[in-house]
Amino acid sequence: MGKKPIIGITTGYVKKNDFVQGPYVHEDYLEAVTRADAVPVLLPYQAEGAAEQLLGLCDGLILSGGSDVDPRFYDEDPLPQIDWFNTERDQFEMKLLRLALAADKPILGICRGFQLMNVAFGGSLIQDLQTQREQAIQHVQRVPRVKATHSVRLLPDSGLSRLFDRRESFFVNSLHHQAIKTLAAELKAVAFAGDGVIEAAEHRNSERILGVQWHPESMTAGGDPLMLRLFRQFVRQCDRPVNEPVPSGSDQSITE
Ligand SMILES: [Mn+2]
Repeated sequence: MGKKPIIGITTGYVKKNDFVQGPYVHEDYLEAVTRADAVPVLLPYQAEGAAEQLLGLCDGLILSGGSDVDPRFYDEDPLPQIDWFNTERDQFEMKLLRLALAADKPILGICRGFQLMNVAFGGSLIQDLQTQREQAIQHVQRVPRVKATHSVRLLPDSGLSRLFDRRESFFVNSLHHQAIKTLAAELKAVAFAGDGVIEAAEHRNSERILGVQWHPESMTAGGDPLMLRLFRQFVRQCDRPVNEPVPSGSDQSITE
């Protein structure tokens, strides 16, 4: 019996008042990782100088949701509709991503984390869906985050399709006002919303690198068995014996 895998989860920043301010992640991430039989560890960008040592503690990396990605990282100026962004957080997470790739640790990008991953690999983002994309459906749902509101179509030739018993579509929650514009060449889109928005992508060379635009952690916390399966698979991928060789043939590179 080995120890449970340790999953590093990136954090944002919340200020409630002068007494309550600091690293933040929605508790559903902790709930989902725990339900998938792993141990969650938070990775605050305030500890940027210790990124390598922090990631060394982890068997896998979750890039969590949160604020927008600084558009300078995909060579755009901010449009009026962009929300708060946090350059330090972006830089820290891109560093963690590089370290995780180099160490061949599984990576799950969720919402902003998926977008950050796409930008780190050289892709770009739609800064605001409602104003930049005609006929977008509602991607910022007003109902509670545990509830699924829009459908996604799943490509049959994908790891996600195999994981989900080759179903062609399913429903997801949606809490994003941005989306993938240009998908990085190393990623392959595998799930789409009805308006064409990319809702999930896998790395072309590794099924252990996945990004999803919805919030599976909240669906899992709400009892969704399919999304729990997603976390269980991720944790299994993280649970590789120490002496197992790193698979060859992976050719991963990301831009600075
Ligand atoms: Mn959506």
